[in-house]
Amino acid sequence: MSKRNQTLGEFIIENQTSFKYTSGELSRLLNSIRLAAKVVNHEVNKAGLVDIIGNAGDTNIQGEDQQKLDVYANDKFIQTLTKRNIVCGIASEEEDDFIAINSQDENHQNKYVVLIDPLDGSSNIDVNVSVGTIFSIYRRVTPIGTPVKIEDFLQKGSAQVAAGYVVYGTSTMLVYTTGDGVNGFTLNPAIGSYYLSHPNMEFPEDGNIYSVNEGNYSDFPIGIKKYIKYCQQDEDERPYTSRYIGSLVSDFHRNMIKGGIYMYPKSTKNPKGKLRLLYECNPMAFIAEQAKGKASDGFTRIMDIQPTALHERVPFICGSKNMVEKAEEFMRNN
Ligand code: P6P
Repeated sequence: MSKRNQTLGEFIIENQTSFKYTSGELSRLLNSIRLAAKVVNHEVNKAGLVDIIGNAGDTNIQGEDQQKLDVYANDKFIQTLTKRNIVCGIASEEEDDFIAINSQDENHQNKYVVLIDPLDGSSNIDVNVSVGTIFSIYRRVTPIGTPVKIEDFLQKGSAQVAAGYVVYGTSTMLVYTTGDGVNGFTLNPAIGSYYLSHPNMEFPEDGNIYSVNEGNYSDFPIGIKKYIKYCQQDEDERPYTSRYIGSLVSDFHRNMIKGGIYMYPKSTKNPKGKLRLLYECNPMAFIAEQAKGKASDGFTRIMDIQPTALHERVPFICGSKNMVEKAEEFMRNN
């Protein structure tokens, strides 16, 4: 049973035994993410004060301008995970290919790989709107002690052993699951510790918030268009409220607390959707399902999709179970 105000470190240790792969390695991995998030949080919170916002003058494999904080966050997470010799491989939105972490000692027994979006919603950085980090953790599938291969990263979301996000908002929170529910920890910046502030987080089964970029409406599949019109209809408990921050982590986090649905459908501009399966949709889908919500591409459960490429994109519908199922009904019938 979780105790409010327990620190994240105490919580990880207390729940380590319930984790089926108890080796302490996952705890050390979660602790290293906790540390990196604190360092990134420090920079995010002072972004307006130093010359660290604005473009880093480079673009990532997605063809998106790399904001300096994107690069900083990417470097920090990779550095922390590598230095502590905890994982055998890392994939990042900001890296074209995966990074194989080779052993500092010959019997390199690390068995976890991490996939990460180091700073999601980065276009919001220089307008002072919340951004986030998303991470997904798997056990490798190739033999321990050998260099990781692409198949260690192209696993279905259902094989994740842990997933979480950090939201750098009015307060900084780390929310994660290891398959035994979802718990949220709030950072006390004064002492640099995270405290259990949101034990056993769950999506309300229903909600009245829908999050989608309606600027793309004319481009959406007909089923999505009809669902949006359904949300706007003056009937029953509708019209719903439209809330779209432009930061997946922030919209997801609000919807999980209040009830709601987030959608990033495909469109002519984004024929496969915009969000990346491996380090955005899968971790958020794991958290959503562990919080009694749902996540699909409109037809298929996100965590059942077999990945074929590191940076592949999928349409994404995620949130309160009954809302996602209603949207899927419109997609099925049109
Ligand atoms: P658009 C941020 O780039 C992101 O990946 C998500 O965090 C966010 O929900 C979405 O893209 C915003 O995209 O096209 O609506 O600006």
